[in-house]
Amino acid sequence: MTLTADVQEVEPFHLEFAEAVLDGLSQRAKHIPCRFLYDARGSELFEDITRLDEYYPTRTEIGLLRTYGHEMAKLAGDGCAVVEFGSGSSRKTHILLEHMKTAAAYVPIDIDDASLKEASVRLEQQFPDLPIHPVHADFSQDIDLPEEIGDAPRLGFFPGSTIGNFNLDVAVEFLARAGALLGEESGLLIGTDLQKDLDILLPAYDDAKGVTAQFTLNLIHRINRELHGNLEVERFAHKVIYNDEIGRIEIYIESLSDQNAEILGRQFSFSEGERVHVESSHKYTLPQFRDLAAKAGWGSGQVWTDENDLFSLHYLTRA
Ligand code: AVJ
Repeated sequence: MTLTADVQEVEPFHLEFAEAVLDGLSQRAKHIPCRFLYDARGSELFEDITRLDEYYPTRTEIGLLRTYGHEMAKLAGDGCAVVEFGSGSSRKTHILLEHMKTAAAYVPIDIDDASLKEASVRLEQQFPDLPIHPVHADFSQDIDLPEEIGDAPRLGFFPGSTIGNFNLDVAVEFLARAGALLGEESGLLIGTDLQKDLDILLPAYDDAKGVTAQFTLNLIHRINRELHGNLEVERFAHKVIYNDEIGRIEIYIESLSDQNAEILGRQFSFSEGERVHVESSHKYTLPQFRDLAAKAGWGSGQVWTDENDLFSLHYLTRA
């Protein structure tokens, strides 16, 4: 959309957010892209989520990396360059690297320069002999790998079920792009959340302490702070549903009454019960994810799951 005079008072740093919010709240089905949930406060709240009893993905995936990391390392082979997509704080990387004694290099890719630097320093201390080449970039765009890694075989690493955020077409597009970047002879180790009973699934996104609700509603505070909004946070609620047809969790901000609000000088109205979509989290069965990967030119090497079938780590190869 084009920005009109009222947006000019926004700091340049907030422009992309401004455009997304004004555009997304003008649609019939209101929505705001999920990446805007992860500002500094949002990322902090997400860290808190990963430590909740109800939120099984993080600890389950860490368990899989600890238990089967040696098998993953063996499949990847000696002398690999490990390329991590959206490395963030790289909190899981060291578990994998501990099993990959012969890794040739580590290449974290992230859009946030601060966490990239911090993680690089920490891993340099932990693995003094491992060359680290951070890439400051948005991995959903075209990027180049650092020349220093030469023609070492590549192991892509994309943990955390972050791919679950993407709609199917975007997920295929991401996987195809990753394949082109990593090249022939490469592998990709990717975490995906599994379909399961709603008694386990729903509380993971709607915890008793209300941390996930705070995470969702932080978006309202962000709109008020960065976009001169006057939304009353008490008049909105965190709402989670499982979309059975698509097989995904959907997270919304729900309006608790008919109300109007102003954002950047524009009026928006919300009716009682109206929802703003803010995040999706796709859950895949093993065959569903293999099919998705195949569409992007990846063959399925091996998969590891925990004993309760909560979470999966797939090792894919260029087919
Ligand atoms: C960061 C996308 C993996 O889908 O489980 C968790 C996001 N949002 N609780 C997920 C999330 C609210 C999370 N991912």
